[in-house]
Amino acid sequence: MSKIIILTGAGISAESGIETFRAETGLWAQHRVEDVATPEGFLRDPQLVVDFYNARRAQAAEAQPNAAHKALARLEAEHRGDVLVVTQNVDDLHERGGTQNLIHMHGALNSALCGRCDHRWPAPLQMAVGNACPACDAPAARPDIVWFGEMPYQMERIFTALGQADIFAAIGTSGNVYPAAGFVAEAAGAGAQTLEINLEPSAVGSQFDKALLGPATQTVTAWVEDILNSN
Ligand code: BV8
Repeated sequence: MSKIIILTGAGISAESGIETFRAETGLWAQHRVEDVATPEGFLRDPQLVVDFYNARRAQAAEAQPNAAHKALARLEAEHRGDVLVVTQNVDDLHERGGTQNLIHMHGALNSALCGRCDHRWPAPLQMAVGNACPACDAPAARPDIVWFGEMPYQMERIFTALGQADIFAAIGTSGNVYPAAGFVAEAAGAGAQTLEINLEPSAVGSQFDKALLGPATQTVTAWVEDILNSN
């Protein structure tokens, strides 16, 4: 029974109305990465960063999982082998679409983190600078997001899974950010078949065995159908 590892990026949530990072009108067109997605940016102007993630949390709360999220949940429920989704996304559309075996390697909008004691708790829809930590009471709450220069979450578990994967699929990610962009090389090195599902080849597209090009709601649904029919 094949073990399937799936890496997702902003492209899988695009058809739910959540903007991606690197599209012309994307998040990085509106904000400088250094200002809103680095620890230095948070130190320099915590209000700007808290406002940035409050806006994205509100947008994600309004969005609905799309057919691609639901297809991955169906794959997890019906595939006879293991299925693990590793997402770079911080929205909760995979959960709301039914995926359970899920790692948020870059954190989650719905989680808050204490900058002092590392306690985590469910984030309010709107966080404020200096919110107190419910565990240590320090006014050190921050979005539970992995910023540039910070270590992504659960890397041990991810690399173990990549070493055992029979199939590795990357969906809706531009392959610009590491270590996620290096996962295809890791999986291929361990003998997995690799597939990229995207609108266009990513920055690491040439490292994949196969590509499925087109909107995720169509391509992911078709791919899951194929996998389940060959079970
Ligand atoms: C770390 C926060 C080390 C959450 C994000 C060289 C080698 C290795 C590392 C580095 C290096 N140079 C610099 C680094 C470090 C850096 C990095 O990779 N920089 C890049 C810019 C070069 N990496 C880091 O800092 C990482 N940490 O390396 O730690 C370390 C070691 C020891 C101790 C401490 C630390 C941390 C990276 C995480 C940064 N956080 N975001 C948030 O705000 O959301 S990154 C951000 O961009 C997202 O989280 C996401 O992960 C990432 C990539 O975005 P994508 O998801 O790919 O989205 P994008 O818009 O780019 O692309 C969308 C794709 O979808 C496109 O391909 C498009 O075609 C497609 N698409 C669109 N619509 C559809 C579609 N596909 C299908 N259907 C559609 N409808």
